[in-house]
Amino acid sequence: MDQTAFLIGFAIMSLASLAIYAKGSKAPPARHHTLLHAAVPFIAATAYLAMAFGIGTLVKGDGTATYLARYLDWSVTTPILLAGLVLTAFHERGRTGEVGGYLTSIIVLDVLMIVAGLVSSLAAAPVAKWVWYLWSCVAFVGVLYLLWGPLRATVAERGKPLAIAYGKNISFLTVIWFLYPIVFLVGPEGLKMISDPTSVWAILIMDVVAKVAYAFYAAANLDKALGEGPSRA
Ligand code: RET
Repeated sequence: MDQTAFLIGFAIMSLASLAIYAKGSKAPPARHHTLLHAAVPFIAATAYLAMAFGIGTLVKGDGTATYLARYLDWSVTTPILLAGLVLTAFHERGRTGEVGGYLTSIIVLDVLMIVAGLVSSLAAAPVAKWVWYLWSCVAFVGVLYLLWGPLRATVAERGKPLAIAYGKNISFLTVIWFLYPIVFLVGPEGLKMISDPTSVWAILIMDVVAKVAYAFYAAANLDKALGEGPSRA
């Protein structure tokens, strides 16, 4: 893979981090969401820079590459994105204990999903590859269950506007997150139906949607639910 995609990824993510911060609410109660969402592309920019320099790129026996920086990016940024949703579900409820419980469960499942995916990418034996892929999918289903089950039930008690914002945000997230295991499955780490550059470009586009477009979409829905204007300085 040449450096171009990674350098484009780096440029988009750094600028997006600044844009999300510049446009986001700086005052409570939504300030922490701005910070969380600006942190995500900032971390991604770091990972793309590492990949552009080949840092953490493992070329395996069969010539396919595993980009370790990508998995490290995901293992940090996906918990941050999920934390934003958990905090939305419990917005100003004073139920800190429950928040901690859900946050821990969802983060543990999420990190497990990414790490199992990394092991699957690195595994040489087909059986190990598929076992770890499926294990990662199980954790992914666990994450989706928490978002669509107990957390959605919790936000429903909180009134319609917030429940609508939460529903829109998890719908967007579910659709875009589903593409990751599919690209992995058909890509060089799985069935090898698409080439390495194709999969790098696909994941670059998905990352921009899951991190940057999602930041603006989630903020707009939340601002609407909280009865704020679209941008507050
Ligand atoms: C892997 C492969 C194994 C099976 C599954 C996966 C799921 C990955 C996901 C990644 C999401 C990343 C995001 C990054 C943006 O910030 C590890 C590809 C289930 C869901 C949203």
